Amino acid sequence: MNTIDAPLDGTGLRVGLVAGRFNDFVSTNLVEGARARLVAMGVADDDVDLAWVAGAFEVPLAARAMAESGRYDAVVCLGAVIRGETPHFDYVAGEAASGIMRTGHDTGVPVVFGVLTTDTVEQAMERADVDRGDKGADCADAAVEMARLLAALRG
Ligand code: INI
Repeated sequence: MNTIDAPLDGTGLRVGLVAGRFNDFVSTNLVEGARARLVAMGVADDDVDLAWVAGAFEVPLAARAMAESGRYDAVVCLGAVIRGETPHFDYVAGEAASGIMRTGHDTGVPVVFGVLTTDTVEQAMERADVDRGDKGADCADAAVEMARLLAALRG
């Protein structure tokens, strides 16, 4: 068996972050965790671009623009949709998730899903906190791994 190597080495990679301003007390932690992990993996801080959008619903369109620009090896989508705060939770969360997945499939650029969907603010804070769940860092790992894996698979 041959295992295809996808090292968590971010050297030379360019990564776009898209973050929803809605629940920004959560999103800023996600951004901080993602940026710190990217830099720890060797991505130059100058090669990380961050675009803020109004909320999770807008995230896929900005992610698509980044992916289609050809300037990024991966795009990381960040935000928080909290059930207790919105009667249209399912629409916002569902459209964000499917739009993010579709963007990756349509463009061929890895697009990572870091939009938290939780029942409570506390759950969102715990998952985003860089000292606890650090979901932003997990998304950075997924972005670098997918960028390396796709490069290897595409030869
Ligand atoms: N956007 C979020 O990112 N999280 C939410 O919890 C949320 N709530 O609660 O409604 C939310 N709504 C805004 C939405 O993403 C759009 O920005 C808005 O509908 C304008 O298109």
